[in-house]
Amino acid sequence: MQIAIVGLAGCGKTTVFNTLTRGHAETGGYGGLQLNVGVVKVPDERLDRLAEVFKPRKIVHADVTYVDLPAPPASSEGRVGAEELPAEHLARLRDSDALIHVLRAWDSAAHPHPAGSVDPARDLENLDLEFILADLAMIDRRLERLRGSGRHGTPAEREANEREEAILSRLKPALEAGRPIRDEPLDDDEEKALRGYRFLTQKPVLVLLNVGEGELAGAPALADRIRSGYDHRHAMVDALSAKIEMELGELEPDEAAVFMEELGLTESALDRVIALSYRLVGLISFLTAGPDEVRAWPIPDGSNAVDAAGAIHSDLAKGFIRAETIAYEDLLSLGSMAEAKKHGKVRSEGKTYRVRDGDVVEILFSR
Ligand SMILES: Nc1nc2c(ncn2[C@@H]2O[C@H](COP(=O)(O)OP(=O)(O)O)[C@@H](O)[C@H]2O)c(=O)[nH]1
Ligand SMILES: [Mg+2]
Repeated sequence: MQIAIVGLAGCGKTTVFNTLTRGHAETGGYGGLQLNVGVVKVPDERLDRLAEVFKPRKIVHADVTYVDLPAPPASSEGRVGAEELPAEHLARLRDSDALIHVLRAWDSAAHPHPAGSVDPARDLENLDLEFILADLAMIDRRLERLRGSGRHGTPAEREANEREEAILSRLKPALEAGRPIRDEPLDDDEEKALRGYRFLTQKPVLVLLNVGEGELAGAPALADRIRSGYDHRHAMVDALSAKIEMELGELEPDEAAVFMEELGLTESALDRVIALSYRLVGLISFLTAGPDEVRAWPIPDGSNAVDAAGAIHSDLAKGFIRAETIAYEDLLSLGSMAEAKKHGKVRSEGKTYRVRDGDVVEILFSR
């Protein structure tokens, strides 16, 4: 899973990236075109508890790749143009499963906001508009082609083209009215027909307010205000101080604990944001546990037992017999797989079983 960090120049994207990845990418490079990529383990306390029971040789977390995309250069009309990103950056953006949209909510006389004032709601609208325009440009180009050469081909090809034209023609006015594609209800066929476009406004988004280090107390109220004006599907709003989180990440754990107490922070925003981004793309984790490894496997929510088997290895899906399954809490409270079996807590599930977050699963299969 890959998540792109986007936002206007100087809003704190690279600071957020460093926070999430505990990285040391250079910040403050206004207009710099450096692309940063980092892989992060999704924190999951269940793995640590299971490891105490199974004493495995290794623990494997689910991971998320974060890409820190520099803001596109301002175009001639003074706009930032998503279309004007270097090709490699645009491809990274389109390939991402979700976006973290960083908004500048911190003020500083030393670093004035390029637009003259700090106004996260305005910046949110501006970048959203940029992404809407990028999707519209893509739809216009495709519609033009479909209405030309799309009229040719076999009857089946023509029919597919007509269907595609119908969906795109429906999305176009929605975008023109300022609505992102993620707000449009799509059935499975429509979803499939659109997948290849990788539309920017179709991606789930986490709007992340970057508040000043002195403004943390007001962060929840600010997040509420932005959230109430941002009523979209597949969108979440959260707030943090990226600068403080980055500094926390550089401290030893006991020093960090003291610093957090001084600031009145009860949890690390880092873990919260990583967990949120995992949920944002609709993933759940099923778990496997044994003497070799204790591991979290990401699968889309709604996956069945065969999908889960296939996530481990295609052979397991092909030769699937059944899934021995137990909820993580049950396994932990009974202390071992043998004990759980004795109490009848291990269920035998078939192909169509809908796997739940935290299921500990063993796949039985034939070769
Ligand atoms: N005072 C203050 N400065 C910040 C904060 N967040 C980021 N900055 C500074 O703003 C500048 C731009 O940050 P950076 O993460 O490079 O922004 P990017 O262009 O979006 O990647 C850097 O000098 C950061 O140290 C903040 O919360 N408070
Ligand atoms: Mg940057």
